[in-house]
Amino acid sequence: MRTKVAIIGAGPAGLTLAKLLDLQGVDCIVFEQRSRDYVEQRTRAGILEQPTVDLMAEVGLVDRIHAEGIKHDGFYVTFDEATHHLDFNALVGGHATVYAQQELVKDLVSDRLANGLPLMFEADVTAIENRVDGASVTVRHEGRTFEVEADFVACCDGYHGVGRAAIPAESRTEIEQTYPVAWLGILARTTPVTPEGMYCAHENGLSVHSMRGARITRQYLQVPADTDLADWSDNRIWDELAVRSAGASADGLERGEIFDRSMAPLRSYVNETMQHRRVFLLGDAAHIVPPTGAKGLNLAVSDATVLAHGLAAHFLGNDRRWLDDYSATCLPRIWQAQLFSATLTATLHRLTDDPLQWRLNRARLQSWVTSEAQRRALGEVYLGLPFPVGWQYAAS
Ligand code: RFL
Ligand code: PHB
Repeated sequence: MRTKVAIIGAGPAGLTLAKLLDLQGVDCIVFEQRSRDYVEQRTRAGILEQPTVDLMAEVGLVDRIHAEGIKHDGFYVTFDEATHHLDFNALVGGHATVYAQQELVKDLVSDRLANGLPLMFEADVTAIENRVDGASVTVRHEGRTFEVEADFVACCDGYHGVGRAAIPAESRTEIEQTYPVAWLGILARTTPVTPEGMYCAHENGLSVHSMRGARITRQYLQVPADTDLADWSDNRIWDELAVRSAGASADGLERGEIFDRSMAPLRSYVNETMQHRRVFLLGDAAHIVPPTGAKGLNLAVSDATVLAHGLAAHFLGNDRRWLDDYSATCLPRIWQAQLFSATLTATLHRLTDDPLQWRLNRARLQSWVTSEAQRRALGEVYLGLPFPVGWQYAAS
């Protein structure tokens, strides 16, 4: 088997890249380790930036986002038992759209399969050969192992994937910090406490009150990193969410059936060496942001536009410049998202018992409420900085 671009992983990065290559006539094959059902059910992110929605509109995949997504102007913050709305739309334009990651994945998968394009599920890439003049991947599928030759390999295989190892450790520049806390996340059949998402910076730690629809909420609690989910009964979760969001609703927080629960660690990570020879890293394979601020999925999509443009320039225009500059083109936007996520994480969580830090965090929260300049700066990143380049290659 041979293809121009072997794509490892059918998450937002891999599927978006495949779509953008397909539209430019560059053939690729997507290999996904898990089943279709698994990737279409996996509960993860939920907030799309405006540039992500705009991209989906450009490629003809926005109908369900418009029909089922919920447009938000900004978010609420609660601290010292008072709730404030930060309206970013009024200052910078655009929206944050609530649309579950697995719904975006479903849209991209069904589009690719409907167009008869190659996407193999339960196809595990076990090895990558990264040569100067080409590449190959070894795939295990239904008990068989085979090699696929490719001009390039796009590793969209997440933080735990095999892609990063195809770049020699001695040439990688990696920056990483783990936080002493995790997010305990639930999905519940309740009505959202506020019309848009809310972050509550409480002395017990952060709570996040988001949603997936009029009667489905997605809520998170900051917990110690070594927390055992089994120690958190439904009642304990509801009690703690209620304590942390006190003041946000006169009636208190509605309780209901919890039908999904999970733990997510908090980590800031960037591998600045996003390319080596024929291998490129995209999305979580190259960088992780803590979930505060909801940037991860959007960064994955942004990387895909840069690589799609570079690959199209190479194959259609015989121009290697954009591929050579892939990391350098992606990194400034990645670092802006890292800064934003780290700032929100430090401000909204309780990470230390240091009274100075606590008061500095209150001061920063106050400035978000009182200063239009602060809100504008926050809003520009929350609603989405422009992607570094357009996905379409136009010969100049
Ligand atoms: P993914 O989605 O992890 O997809 C990688 C895919 O690669 C497959 N794979 C392989 N396939 C073949 N062979 C192999 N050897 C393979 N190894 C792995 C995997 O099965 C998988 O299908 O990475 P991608 O595409 O880079 O997308 C990144 C996003 O998933 C991630 O950044 C977000 O979910 C982060 N995130 C959020 N991002 C947002 O933009 N907005 C949010 O609201 C938001 N909330 C969140 C989040 C992540 C969270 N958790 C669970 C960490 C909330 C949480 C709680
Ligand atoms: C979500 O709705 O899943 C969500 C909301 C806000 C975040 C992260 C995730 O900061």
